[in-house]
Amino acid sequence: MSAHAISTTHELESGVGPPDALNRAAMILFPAIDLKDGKCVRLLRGDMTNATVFNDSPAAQAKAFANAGCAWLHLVDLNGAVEGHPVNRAAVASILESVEVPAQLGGGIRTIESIAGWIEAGVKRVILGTIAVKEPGLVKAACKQWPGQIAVGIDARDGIVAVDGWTKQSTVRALDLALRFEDAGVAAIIYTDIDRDGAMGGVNLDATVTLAQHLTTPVIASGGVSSLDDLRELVPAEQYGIVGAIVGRALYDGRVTVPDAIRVLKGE
Ligand code: AMZ
Repeated sequence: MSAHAISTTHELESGVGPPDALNRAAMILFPAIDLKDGKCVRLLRGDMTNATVFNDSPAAQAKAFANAGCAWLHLVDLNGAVEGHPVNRAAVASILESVEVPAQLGGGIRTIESIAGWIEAGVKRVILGTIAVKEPGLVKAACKQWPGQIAVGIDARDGIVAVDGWTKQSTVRALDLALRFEDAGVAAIIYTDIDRDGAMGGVNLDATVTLAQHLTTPVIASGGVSSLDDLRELVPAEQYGIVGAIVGRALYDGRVTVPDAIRVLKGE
């Protein structure tokens, strides 16, 4: 039996879906709320100069996703990721005040103090990207301090991890980075294919499945979802430990609705 087939209370609480009555796990839909200059935007391939504003009110957007049935929110402080420290604090706080659904947050979180601050503020899961490359020990310490509440965000171009808001390439391969955290107690690896992100060309299924197959840590797929068919393609990969999908532009464009996405990710 693979590690992914085992359901625990911890998994339930951490948003890693338990098998349902048919012993089939529902993948979790994570609608993306990317914050730039206090607004809800989508970028194309992470380019900060190519932003489309989809909502001036992040709180209203969060409420809309929650009311539509989302069980989680995926929040990114884009300015924070580039600058290396949280920038869109007020926007994140307004979201946390407005909704009951749990939120995961990444972007510019690079210190234990910053992690502690967000968890105290009500963020259920903190996403660490750049610091996972530069200071893996910090991620491991955070996992010990906040079990089940730390995810590692691995954003890759051609399999190589990018850092600092995707403005720089590291020298580390995505899989090698993920393997460093196998025993750390990371809640999930969030894998983004940068070239797919916001590009509406479909998910990089091969790379995401390959990563998941080599890991016991659950994987969340991100970047490129453009249709319900893209989500449908992802569902069989649950067997390898892909536990959810982040969807951004397709939801804002209306190509995919929240109820349809949830239904498809349940395997219906
Ligand atoms: O779109 C971008 N340019 C971008 C983005 N979405 N840059 C970083 N991020 C996200 C990552 C991860 O969730 O996907 O920010 C987080 C990582 O931030 P940091 O500061 O820890 O590297």
